[in-house]
Amino acid sequence: MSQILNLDGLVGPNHNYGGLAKGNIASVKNTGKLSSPKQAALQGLEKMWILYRLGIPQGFIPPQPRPNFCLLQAAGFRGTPQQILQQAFKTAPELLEACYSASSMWAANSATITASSDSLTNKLQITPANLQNQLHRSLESPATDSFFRHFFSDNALFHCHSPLPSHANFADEGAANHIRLNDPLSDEALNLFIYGQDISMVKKTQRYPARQSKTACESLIRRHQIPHAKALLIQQNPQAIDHGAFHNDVVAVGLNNFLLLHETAFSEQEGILTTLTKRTRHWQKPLFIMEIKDRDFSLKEAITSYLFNSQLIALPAGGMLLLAPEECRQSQATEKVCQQILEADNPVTQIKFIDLKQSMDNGGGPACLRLSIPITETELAGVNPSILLNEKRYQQLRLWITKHYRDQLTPSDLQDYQLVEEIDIALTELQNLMLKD
Ligand code: SUG
Repeated sequence: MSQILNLDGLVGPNHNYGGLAKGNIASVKNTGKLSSPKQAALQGLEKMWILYRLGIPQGFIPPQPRPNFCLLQAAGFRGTPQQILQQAFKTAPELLEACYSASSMWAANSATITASSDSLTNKLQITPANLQNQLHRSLESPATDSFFRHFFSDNALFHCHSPLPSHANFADEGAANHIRLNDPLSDEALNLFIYGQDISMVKKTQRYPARQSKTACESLIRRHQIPHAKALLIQQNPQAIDHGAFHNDVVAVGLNNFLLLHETAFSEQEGILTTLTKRTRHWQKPLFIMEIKDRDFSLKEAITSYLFNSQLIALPAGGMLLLAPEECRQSQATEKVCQQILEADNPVTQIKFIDLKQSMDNGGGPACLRLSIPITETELAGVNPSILLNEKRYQQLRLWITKHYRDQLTPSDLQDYQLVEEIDIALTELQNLMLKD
């Protein structure tokens, strides 16, 4: 049986508000806002530290090198790096923003993981997301691929696949559209693959793009060799996407035998929930489904508060903690739902609120920042330890952030070559630090 290793994206020194993500209301609303890379990274690190202190295995994914000069060169910019930055800033600022994005911090989009016990191969399956729906995010895929191959290199334990083909038909956003429900007392599990678009779809989104494709979900099930009994394809509700639920994890979250979701999360939701109950009936621990009705808590409120993007954590002593964004404390309706979650018959025993404002302002809550990996003891021992958090690593990272990150960053700072040098120095020092022990 497995436990969960959470890998959080360590926020990069280039964290900024580029307004890059169409359909992500916070990202568009905060376009050009002053960011604080230092605060963003420290907030993310504190989240990891909370998990570590609870006794949950915790690791991190280092920031990716930025800006991506290759893309700027491919787009025809020539000259010295300084000249390229100046020209791009003047004539194609949106391209420069894309090349500078720190979006790899949202680790839920880094990959889709299948537990070894859910795969006929008996190996942990990893497919990095191609993120091909948004330019700035598509740049993450090659480095994410290298990351997994390097830190999950034991071929006897892990199968690291390449990302799916980079085409709209295969658009894949990683674990943000995947929920693994499982019986905590056995290896029984059900992997929900939730897609937003399909060539044959009748009901489509009107306003915002649907990012995850059905073909990608089907391909992942095939390549990860998940038996039919352990997988279920579900369509996202186009209405939810059009209201700003660009990933399913903005309206639903699940862990072990608990699924918390908004009434509007899935298409044909009633039927899906009946299927879930039927297909988990033989589990030793029953599946708890808590569906929050739209009349009690509107979809708009769900998306503003990001309540469903909370992170569920199975506590070593039993029960679950719901790690919710601080923003959930700002409305009475959200507070009321939190109370209902605590009182209802489900595994949640505690709710904790956390300040992740820097990430939230780009549409990334607690669940976006982590990739949840169901892992056995043997597999955990096979992960390269330099990405795992412990007290020493936490202190090192804190100091490293404080030393190298700017307090403030504006979009016009992106033309400043000094920032390129600062990022380079910071990432080289991080690499050295990780190599040492
Ligand atoms: O892809 N925001 C990310 C947020 C990802 C949240 N992840 C999950 N829901 N799992 C996105 O929309 C904004 C970047 C900017 O505008 O600068 C951005 O990419």
